[in-house]
Amino acid sequence: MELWFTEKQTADYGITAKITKTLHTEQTEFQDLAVIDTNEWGRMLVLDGCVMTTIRDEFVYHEMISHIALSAHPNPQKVLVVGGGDGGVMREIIKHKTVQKAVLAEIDGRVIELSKQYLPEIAVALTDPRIDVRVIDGIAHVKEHKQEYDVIIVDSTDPIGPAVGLFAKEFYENIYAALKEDGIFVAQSESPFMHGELIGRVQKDVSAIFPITRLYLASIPTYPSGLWSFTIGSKRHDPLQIADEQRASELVTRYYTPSLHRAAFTLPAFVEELV
Ligand code: AG3
Repeated sequence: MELWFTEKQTADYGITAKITKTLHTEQTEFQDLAVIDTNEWGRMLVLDGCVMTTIRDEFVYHEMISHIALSAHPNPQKVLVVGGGDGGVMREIIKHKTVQKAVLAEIDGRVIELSKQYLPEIAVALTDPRIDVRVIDGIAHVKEHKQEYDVIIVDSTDPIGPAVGLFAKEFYENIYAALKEDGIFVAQSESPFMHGELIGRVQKDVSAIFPITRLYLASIPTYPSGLWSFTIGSKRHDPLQIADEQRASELVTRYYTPSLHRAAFTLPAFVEELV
């Protein structure tokens, strides 16, 4: 018998993959979690029915949410990741030699544990001595810290359930305060095809707080519509510019390159209208 997984991306549309093996399902304190194997995309982490990451295309998301902000900053030493319990963003962050300390604020400890167990190629960095893994509420953490981080990366789920507060203006204000005077913040901001209104709202909120706000895109096949956006807010450095070409060009990556860094900010006309 064939078993298939479908993420219902909207009420009327979905993405489907044949399951070759179900490795784990669990209701954690915060969400429904599943780890499944598929032929097309490899192993998948699914939260509340949504594809979080797959072995075959995770590099796009993890490289693009990390290297744009880190390469735009001249000397990122202290970095915070809110969410991101699978560890993929951390794996990319520690490729930057300047980084001395990276704090992971993940609310759901089960995501960390199960990623270490089932997705070791993504969670590989979580044992690195520069990384401080904490099972805490990122919203509270950001509120409690002032002028502390060079870069803050918000690797959230969709704006439903536990992640609603990660798309709120108050959270962006607290992020601004938690950053040093030339800090940069980036958040995944969903698909221009399916969440245009949300992108517009996030751009408006972030630009009311940060002097420089931009949107950039990447192609992530297993996410809704395959076209994904990231919102970046910066206190001083224009994220379009690479601060240290040498450091950026030495990164070992499969999607990000210095020329793609600049190209990612060139938006199709229908996306330009959203910002
Ligand atoms: N963060 C989730 C991106 C949102 C995907 N949405 C969806 N499939 N409906 C990814 C976490 C990876 N570290």
